[in-house]
Amino acid sequence: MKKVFIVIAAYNEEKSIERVIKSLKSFNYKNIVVVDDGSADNTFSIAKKQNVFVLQHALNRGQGASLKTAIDFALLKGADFIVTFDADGQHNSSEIKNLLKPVESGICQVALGSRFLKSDSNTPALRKFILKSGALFVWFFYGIKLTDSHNGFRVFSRKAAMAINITSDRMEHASQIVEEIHKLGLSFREVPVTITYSDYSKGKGQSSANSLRIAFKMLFRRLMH
Ligand SMILES: Nc1nc2c(ncn2[C@@H]2O[C@H](COP(=O)(O)OP(=O)(O)O)[C@@H](O)[C@H]2O)c(=O)[nH]1
Ligand SMILES: [Mg+2]
Repeated sequence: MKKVFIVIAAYNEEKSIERVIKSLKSFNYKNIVVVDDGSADNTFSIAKKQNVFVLQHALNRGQGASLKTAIDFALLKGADFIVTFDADGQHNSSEIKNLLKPVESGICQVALGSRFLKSDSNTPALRKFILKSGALFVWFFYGIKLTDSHNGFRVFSRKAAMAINITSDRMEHASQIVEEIHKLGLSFREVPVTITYSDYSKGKGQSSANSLRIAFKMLFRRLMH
């Protein structure tokens, strides 16, 4: 039986983390790794009560650094497939199997969730504009055409997870993962997923200003190389 690990970066998610873990368990996912990234709230103790692997950063280091910690841990534990999943309830446990399928069957090494491959009424207009611009950016920089380049719902084969080196600590890691896929020549597929926008997730989510900052950072990095 192949080992599937679900890895979750969590920062101040005490309101949602229990529900997210319970939902994963209800779909029979048993290997769950939460990285509490120096949260100021009770994320750590709430996750711990759920009897899953909970790691902790003493200081807030960012989602990229947390995913790296969680992926390294899952690989040490012998993971064959690694699923990256959000802690704020925006991802849907029932869709994991759709992302796993092409990777498990060896069609590709990476599956990337896309909210724009199915009819999407959910994404707020400004968010959609920014995400679409992000996808254009990624196409321009890395020559990879994606419909949704900044979606945190992914599946990596063990080999892909070992090869991809995440060094961007914060939100730029999403662009970096695409860059690594390109550089390493990893095969990938986009798979339709539903991203849920609730008042909670919108209240906490990334600001448009931060997305712009990331775009400029990418541009800068590209010009320096
Ligand atoms: N570890 C860690 N996770 C974070 C941080 N900021 C956000 N996250 C997590 O990353 C996921 C996505 O973040 P979010 O802010 O919702 O981004 P958005 O959905 O793209 O707007 C959620 O599970 C958050 O808990 C952070 O500083 N550290
Ligand atoms: Mg979110």
